[in-house]
Amino acid sequence: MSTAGKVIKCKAAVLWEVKKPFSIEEVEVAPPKAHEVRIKMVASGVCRTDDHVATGSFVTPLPVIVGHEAAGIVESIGEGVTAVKPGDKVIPLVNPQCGKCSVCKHPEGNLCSKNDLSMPRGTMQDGTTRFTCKGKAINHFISTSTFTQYTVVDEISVAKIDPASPLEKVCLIGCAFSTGYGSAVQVAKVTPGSTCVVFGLGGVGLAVVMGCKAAGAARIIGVDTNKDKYAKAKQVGATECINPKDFKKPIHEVLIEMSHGGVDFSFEVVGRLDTMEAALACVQEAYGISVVVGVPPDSQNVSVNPMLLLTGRTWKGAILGGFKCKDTFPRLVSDFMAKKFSLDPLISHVLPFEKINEAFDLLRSGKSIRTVLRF
Ligand code: PAD
Ligand code: ZN
Ligand code: ZN
Repeated sequence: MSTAGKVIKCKAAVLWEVKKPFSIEEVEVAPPKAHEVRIKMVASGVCRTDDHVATGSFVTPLPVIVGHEAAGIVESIGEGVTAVKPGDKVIPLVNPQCGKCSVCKHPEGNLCSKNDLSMPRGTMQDGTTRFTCKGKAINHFISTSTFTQYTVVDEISVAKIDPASPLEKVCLIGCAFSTGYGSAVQVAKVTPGSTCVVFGLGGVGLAVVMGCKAAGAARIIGVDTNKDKYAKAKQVGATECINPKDFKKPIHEVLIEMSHGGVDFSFEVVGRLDTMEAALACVQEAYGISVVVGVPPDSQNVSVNPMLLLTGRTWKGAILGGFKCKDTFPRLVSDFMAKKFSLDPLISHVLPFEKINEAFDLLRSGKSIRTVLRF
């Protein structure tokens, strides 16, 4: 029997309060309104950004259904939807692409003005939510909300992908892979023969390493306080890995010495202020480029001597690797299908969706790269 036009009752992981476990609840998912799409979830990765919400470090309205790195199948569409139809395989987009705002029209930017990221409202574009639990409205998360058997997204927040693609793998194109890879090739524009440093070798950091390698970097130095991350990093292209705890000197000084004057490109993929400062300081003073990828703790500022920039360094940052997601994700899925890159190194665990709290324990204890939850 078709579920189109009807409320769907299903399971979702609700975060009622910060610093509490996710609670698997029965939720009601309203049908999509005009220009909205309801998706049956198939797989969702667990990203540190979801954990930042759970710890209170990334502030978004609660209670909420988080999760944003996913792939699924369109269950039904609202009036006027033309981009997808029921049965299509799709990836929800953290960065919508309306195609009309100044950002969408600009050749470089990707944070569409319709985003729910820079000042999260926790709703659909019309300002309301499609989730209800125990009579309470539950908020959406960065235009996606994927820790649920069904979600509703705006048409501008979904990309149709190859019907043959394995959703339990390409879900990582929804965040970790695209963010890391794009930060190297699209944001930093890593050049052949260059020296790169990647702070943080989690799921996103490893994808940065993959991007640096694909761009032809000669030297890729991984920096992580957890030595267990080095083997994977070397497998995907890191030429050496170092632990800041092994040195008496500040890590940026170590890196300047190792590179005889500063590296060409650095990436902060941890989400800490001290590593952001170190990543900026370790690039070559006249032409080095440093990219902020990690999400900083809410309402905190770095203190930086402007001389670091006056000499010629460039400091940048981007969400989702600077990619215009609706245009780029289908192409990245095609590249994956054509075996231009592998997602297997990023997937360390696969668990049923109900074991979501176990997946977060694995992330917090540094034991996982990406856990993919299957629905
Ligand atoms: P992760 O927790 O899997 O990886 C972080 C890594 O950093 C781990 O391997 C840690 O051991 C390591 N680490 C911790 N402290 C230090 C330190 N002081 N020095 C060096 N290494 C350290 O997270 P992730 O890969 O899922 O995400 C990394 C960050 O990127 C995180 O802040 C997340 O919120 C952010 C992110 N940003 C975007 C974006 O669009 N910009 C997308 C996805 C994730
Ligand atoms: Zn993410
Ligand atoms: Zn736009």
